[in-house]
Amino acid sequence: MSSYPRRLVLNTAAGAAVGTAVGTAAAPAAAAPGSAGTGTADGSEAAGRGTGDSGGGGWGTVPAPVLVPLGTWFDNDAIDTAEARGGDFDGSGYTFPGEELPSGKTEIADVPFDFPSSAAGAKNSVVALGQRIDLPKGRYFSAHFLVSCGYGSTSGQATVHYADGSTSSASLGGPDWYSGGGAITVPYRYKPDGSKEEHRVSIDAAEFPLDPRREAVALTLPTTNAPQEGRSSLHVFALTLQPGAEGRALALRGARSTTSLLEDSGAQSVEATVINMGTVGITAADGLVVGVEVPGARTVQPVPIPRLDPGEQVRARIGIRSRTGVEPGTRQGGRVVARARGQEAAAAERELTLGVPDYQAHRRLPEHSSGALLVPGRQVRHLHPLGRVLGTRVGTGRQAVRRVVLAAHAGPGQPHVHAPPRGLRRGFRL
Ligand SMILES: [Ca+2]
Repeated sequence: MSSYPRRLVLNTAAGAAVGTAVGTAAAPAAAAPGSAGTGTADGSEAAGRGTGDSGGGGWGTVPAPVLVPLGTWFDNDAIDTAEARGGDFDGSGYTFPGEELPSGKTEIADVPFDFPSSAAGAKNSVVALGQRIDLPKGRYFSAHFLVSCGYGSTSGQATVHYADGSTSSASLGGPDWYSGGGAITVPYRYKPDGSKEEHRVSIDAAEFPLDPRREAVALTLPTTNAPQEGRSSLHVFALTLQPGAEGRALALRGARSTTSLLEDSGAQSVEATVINMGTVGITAADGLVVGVEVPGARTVQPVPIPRLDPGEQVRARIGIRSRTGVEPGTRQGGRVVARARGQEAAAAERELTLGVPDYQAHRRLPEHSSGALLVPGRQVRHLHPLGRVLGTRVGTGRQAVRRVVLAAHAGPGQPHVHAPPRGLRRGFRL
């Protein structure tokens, strides 16, 4: 075994000071108050050099993912259809419904996969029992899997084999299919008699890192159990390899608009994961800033990322604010863009939902009316005495301040504190 520098998830970087323009800036990350940065910045002198400096090498492209055929290793029929029965995912005769699943090449969580067949008699999953799977020889950044488990979530160590005889290892696991949580969730499963059981089942995406400095040739799956009642088994449905890139190369994954608001400004949060897939580290001198370009809204809190070493990634929360007249809930095509060294380094095109609905209960609350003052675009949170957020309410009216009715408390005899953000004239206690 050998190790290599790689931290899969660093942290979340939130938007910087309101008003910083995307792309203009130097946004020396060092100076970003409130930014949960990824490391210490390199100082003002270095940061200054970043602005508009397009010399010294541009941004490389990230190679296309490699879809690995698993047909040779499929040893289990996990998927049936109403017409094609006889499968057995979990050892008890239950199966995924092929009618509800993707077919062939499909994109899950921004990664392309070759989804297996549900044709009669087809084997379509590999039960992880320590098989050694040959890989197309290459230098890979990460391995991506579609996985699911029968009779409980399970995981184990997978081993990557390199051409020089060395190895690396990583954990590979998946959720229990019956838990209904995963990147692909379907509304029912087939019983052994071919009838439907109306209960959600799911397949999830999993990922682990490879060492892109070495040529990988194979990987060994964890050893779990053959499908049988009461024993957890890990199934692999698809495998895709992401090759590493040379030089400076960034990728954006998982870009999406959210209905959450950034703490300090109340700006709507758009999230994306920025990944350094290259061989050159990002420093403050590169002036890396992530923002959103979308008609109907403007970026008010771009995210500066002062440091991102090769193999590292960070989840960025960018603050946007809808333009006047844009109704909350408006769907609009846009782009999340990472700029650095005066250039566009990476971009992800997405349909975004602009604005945040007026009220979102994090869970159902008993009604109890109270008065509060809300500022348009500002967020008011209902906090449980222990600090748990029970619900949020956002001012969306036209007036600068208006009176609204808030929902309520956690239950009889369980008062909670109403904690308004800065800018509200007063808070109150229920
Ligand atoms: Ca089948």
